[in-house]
Amino acid sequence: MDQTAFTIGFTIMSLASLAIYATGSKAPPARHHTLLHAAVPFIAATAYLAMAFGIGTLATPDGAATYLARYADWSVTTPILLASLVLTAFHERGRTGEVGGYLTAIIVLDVLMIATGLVSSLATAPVVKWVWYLWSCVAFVGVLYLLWGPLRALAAQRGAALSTAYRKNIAFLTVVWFLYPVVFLIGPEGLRIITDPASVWAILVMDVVAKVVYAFYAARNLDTALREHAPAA
Ligand code: RET
Repeated sequence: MDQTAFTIGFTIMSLASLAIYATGSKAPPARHHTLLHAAVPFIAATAYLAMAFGIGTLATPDGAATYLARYADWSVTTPILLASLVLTAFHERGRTGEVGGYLTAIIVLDVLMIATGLVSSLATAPVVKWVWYLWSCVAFVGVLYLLWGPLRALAAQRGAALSTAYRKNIAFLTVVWFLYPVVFLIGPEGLRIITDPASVWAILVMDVVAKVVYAFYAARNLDTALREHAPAA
């Protein structure tokens, strides 16, 4: 695999982490979101660095490649992105038991989605591969259900401004996250409609949108909501 995409990924992600940190809110209600969103591309930069060196890149017997660093990255960064949304839905209100319950449930489903996706990527027998792929999709549906069902209802109780910010953020996230199983499906791990370099470049673009563009978009929505939320503060 040509290393250019990985080197570009490392460069964009490390600069983006600094930019998100430097331009993010320093004020308490949104501060923890800044820190969460700055950590995400830092982790991704680390994964791209490993991939640029070929560390953790496995060639499967059917001629495809599995990038272990990618799955390690996703298993940490996607829970962080979801944690930020759970905190938005509960904004400063939830009881610890309730917040902890939703956080645990959504993170468990999400990590299962990534782990079973990795198993699907490593599996070579078609039936086994598709069973794990579908199981991963089931976990993904569980994540989306929590975001669009109970957590959206909780966000609605936090007032119109916060509820709008929450809905905009999950809408953006849902569209981008949907592309991942699609690229997996058509890529070398799946139906082999696109080549390995094409899939690496596609995932690079998606990673930048899901982590960096999303961080700025989500922060802007949250800032707007918090300004309306606490006019006297
Ligand atoms: C896999 C393959 C199996 C089926 C499904 C998948 C979903 C992956 C997703 C990844 C999201 C990654 C993000 C990374 C950047 O921060 C594992 C590709 C459902 C949704 C957002």
